[in-house]
Amino acid sequence: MSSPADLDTFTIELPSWAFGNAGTRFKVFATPGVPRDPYEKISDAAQVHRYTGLAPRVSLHIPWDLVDDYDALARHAADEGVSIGAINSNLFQDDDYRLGSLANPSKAVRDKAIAHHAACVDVMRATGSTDLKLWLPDGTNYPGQDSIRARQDRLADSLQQVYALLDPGHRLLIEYKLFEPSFYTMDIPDWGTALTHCLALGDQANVVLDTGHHAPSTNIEFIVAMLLRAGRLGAFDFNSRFYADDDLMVGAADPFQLFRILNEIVEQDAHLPASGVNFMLDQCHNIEPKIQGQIRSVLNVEEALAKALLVDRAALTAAQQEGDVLGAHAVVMDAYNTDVRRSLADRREDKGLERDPVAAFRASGYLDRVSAERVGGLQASWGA
Ligand code: LRH
Ligand code: MN
Ligand code: MN
Repeated sequence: MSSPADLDTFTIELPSWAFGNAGTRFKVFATPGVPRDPYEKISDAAQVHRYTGLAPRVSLHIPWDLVDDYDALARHAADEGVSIGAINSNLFQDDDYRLGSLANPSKAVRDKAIAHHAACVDVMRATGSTDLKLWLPDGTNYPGQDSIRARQDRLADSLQQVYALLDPGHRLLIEYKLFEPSFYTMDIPDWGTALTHCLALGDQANVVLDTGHHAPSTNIEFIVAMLLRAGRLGAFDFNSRFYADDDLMVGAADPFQLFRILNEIVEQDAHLPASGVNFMLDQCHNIEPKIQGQIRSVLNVEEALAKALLVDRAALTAAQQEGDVLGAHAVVMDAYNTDVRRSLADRREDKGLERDPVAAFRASGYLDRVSAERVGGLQASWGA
C-alpha cells in the first residue's frame, strides 16, 4: 500500500546538459556562471540535491562529458554528495551518421556506432553507472530513401551487439521518439518498436519514455501502464512541451498530465526503488536560470508524486468495482486538487532542509561566486 512516507525513498536524476548554455537553432544565449567542464556541471547539479534532497544522481552524455579520468569524475561527484547515473550515448553529432548510426546501410558506420557504446560501457565501469541509455536518431526523410524493413534488421543486429557489451548488473535503456531529426520515418518512433527490440534482446533491456517524444494528445499514462505491466519501463526523461520536443521544465505545460502519469506509477508501486524505474529529467534551460530551473523541476515532480500518493486507493477500487464512474473520478480529482505545498515544506523542514529551496538557493550566493570564477562557460547540447 502506498503512503506519503514513500517520498523518502523517491529520487530524481538530473541531466548534466541542463547546466550548460542551451538554445534553439536560432540563438544560444550565454548565461554567466555556466560550467566550463563536466566537473563543474556536477557541482551545479549537486546544488539541486543540496536544496531538494531529491536529486542524488547526474546523467552524463558522451562525448559532451568527455574527461580523461572517469574515476576522478566519480570521486568528485561523491565529494559533492551525488553519484553518476545513466550514461547517454550520442549518435547524432558525427558526420558519418548522415544516413543513421546503428541502422546505417554501411557496416563500417554501424561498427563505429557500436564501438561508441563499448566506450560508454567503459565509462559505466569507471563511474559505477548501471544504465546505458540509447536514443536512436536514425531514420529517413523521404519515401524510398531506404528500406524500412532492412533498417529494422540492421538495427536489431546492432542492438544485439550493443547488448552483448553489458555486464550482468547493467541495463540497456532504449528511448523512442516520434520524429526529428528524421521527418519521414524514425527507426524507433514509438514504444511498440522500442518494446519489440527490448523483448528480443533480453531482460536487461528496458524502454525509456521521454514525455516530449509523442504526437500531440497521445495518452502517455496509458503507455506507462502498459510498459509497467510488461515489466519494461526502465526510465523517464521528464520535460514538458507545448508543441514538439520543447524540453521545457517538467510540470510547466501540463501539471495534470504529470499527475496522471505519476498516478499510474503509484498504482503499480513503480515509485519505489525496487521497481527499477529511473526518474530522470531531460531538459534544456534556454532563457531561465539553470540551477533554479532544475530545482523548480524537481519540486514539480515531487509535488505531482505527493498528490498521487494522496489518492485513496481503497476508495478508488471500491468505486471502480461498483461502477461508480463519477465517484471514482472524484477520488482521483480530490487528490489532484489538494494543495500539498505546505506539507512538503514542513517535510523539508523536518529533514533539515530549507522550506523554500529556490529562495534558499538564490540567497546562498553560489551563482554570484561561480559567475565570478567561471569565465567562458560551456555551450551545452543543442547549441553545439
Ligand atoms: C533526444 C533526447 C535524447 C537525447 C537528449 C539530449 O531528443 O531526448 O534523450 O539524448 O534529447
Ligand atoms: Mn530524452
Ligand atoms: Mn528529446
